[in-house]
Amino acid sequence: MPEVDAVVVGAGFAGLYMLHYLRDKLGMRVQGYEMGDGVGGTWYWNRYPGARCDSESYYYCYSFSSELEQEWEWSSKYPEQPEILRYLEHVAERFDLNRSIQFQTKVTSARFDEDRARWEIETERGDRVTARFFISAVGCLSAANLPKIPGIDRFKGDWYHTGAWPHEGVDFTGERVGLIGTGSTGIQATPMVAQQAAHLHVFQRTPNYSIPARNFLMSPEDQRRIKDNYPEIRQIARESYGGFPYKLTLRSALDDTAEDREKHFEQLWAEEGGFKFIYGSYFDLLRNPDANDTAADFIRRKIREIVKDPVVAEKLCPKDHPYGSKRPPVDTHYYETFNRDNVTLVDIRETPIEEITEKGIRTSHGEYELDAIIFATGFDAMTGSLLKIDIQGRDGLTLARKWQDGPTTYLGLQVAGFPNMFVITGPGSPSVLANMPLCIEQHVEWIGRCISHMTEEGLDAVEATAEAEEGWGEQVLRAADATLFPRANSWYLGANIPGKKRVFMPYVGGFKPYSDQCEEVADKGYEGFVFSAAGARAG
Ligand code: N01
Repeated sequence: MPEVDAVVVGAGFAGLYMLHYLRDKLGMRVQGYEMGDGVGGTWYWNRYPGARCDSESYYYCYSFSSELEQEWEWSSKYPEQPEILRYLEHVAERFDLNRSIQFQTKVTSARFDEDRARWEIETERGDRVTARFFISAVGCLSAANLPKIPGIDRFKGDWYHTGAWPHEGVDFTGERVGLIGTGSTGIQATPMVAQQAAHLHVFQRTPNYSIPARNFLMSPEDQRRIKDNYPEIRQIARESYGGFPYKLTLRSALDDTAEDREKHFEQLWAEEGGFKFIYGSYFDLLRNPDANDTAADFIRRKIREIVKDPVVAEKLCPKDHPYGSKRPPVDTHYYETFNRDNVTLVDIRETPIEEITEKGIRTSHGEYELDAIIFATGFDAMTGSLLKIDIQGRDGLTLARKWQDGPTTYLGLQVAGFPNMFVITGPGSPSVLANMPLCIEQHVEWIGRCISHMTEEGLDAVEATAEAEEGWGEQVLRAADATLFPRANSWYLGANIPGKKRVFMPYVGGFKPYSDQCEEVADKGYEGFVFSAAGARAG
């Protein structure tokens, strides 16, 4: 069986940097596997109309290479999916990564051989390889959630999931389209599909609080200013709660008078747009229900101002969860789209979907005839893709069994019982609530440092202890309980997948406290991990 030092699964932001780090910085023999026929991960699969980044381009990118930072030109504040994909393809070419990746290859199993302290990895195509390290870069929002609505097989039209969009695109001109789901994806797709379709029905279960993007093209001056200030921009991001380069505000929403607060929200809504509304306004929007109400009320007033039909406006107003407790979407003319004659909102809380028929979707109110259905219904988040691989650690323990009551990790990076397996952006990591590329870089560099330490010390295997894992699980829950996040039925909790154990999965204590803790653990000789020397069993 061929032997390598590390297998990395996935070739998105995480997989590309991990391969580069291990191969080019540490001189290891690496093998990457990727299901798609190209790099890109999320940005390879999510090609739906309107797909673009919700984070600003100048920080939603790698910082590890200042040459890369200086040479790449982002066209706009929020680049569209094809541009981000081109960026990742450029990175793969620039660092010569494609030669280390086998594309169109699904990893099906990974088993830890305790005697040799090596992982045996198999793919659907029949490849078998052994590796000292098994590293998951499969992504936390990559296993599509297709709801089990009866009748999907009967539908005579076409249907699509936004997370597996046809590469050649879809032309909805003249078609009657139904779109299910009003998360970040549905909110991005709705205005674009409405421009093409003869009629668009948006099937909404939970209304969302969306903030306008206020996108703009970057001028040469914008580019220059950013490139000249990259070290400072990155520094601010690294010191921040969310990994965003927004100056930390220590002001409570309740410190301002109603008039000042309104002015502040209005400026963020009308001029800045995007995540600054939540991460650059007041520190306590996600901590104090009264503070949160001020923002939620402001957004509801905006919806009522924008949407002309008061009944539709009211249906679009979220009332059952605090602002930001579900991942806050960012839009371009989402609410305005409901003023179009060819767009109808269907409130499926009021009139639930009963079945998909040959002709369309039937709710308790009646049948909607459709030519196409778009499922913008999200993902089996954080655990879905990893659990599709049959992963077996020490003593025959499978990851599926280990995680049957919810995922457990130490620092989001390792799982007790699974030596030499690392997870990038897994459960227990702050990544889904923070600037994703920055979190990925932090994870990759921490893993790289740990592996270097093992090489220097002649150690063969590293494994998180059960106690450290339990302690981290408690910290993750404590951090969540100090916020309003648990008050929503979100994918953070697994609430979007029927039957999935409800456990709050991401670490919401902040990027900076998290990365400090990771450093401290390493500085203290990898506290909470046990190492074993060649051939010996960890634990
Ligand atoms: O998925 P979601 P998404 N019947 O799970 C509804 C990232 N992202 O693809 O809220 C009817 O948020 C569901 O309803 P409810 C970002 O992190 C990033 O939109 O569960 N409806 C909801 O409205 C984001 O958070 C970018 O009641 C059903 C929707 O489908 C994450 O991806 C861009 C249903 C799913 O919303 C996921 O976003 C886009 C059913 N059976 C996304 N099941 C960037 O810019 C689900 N729904 C980086």
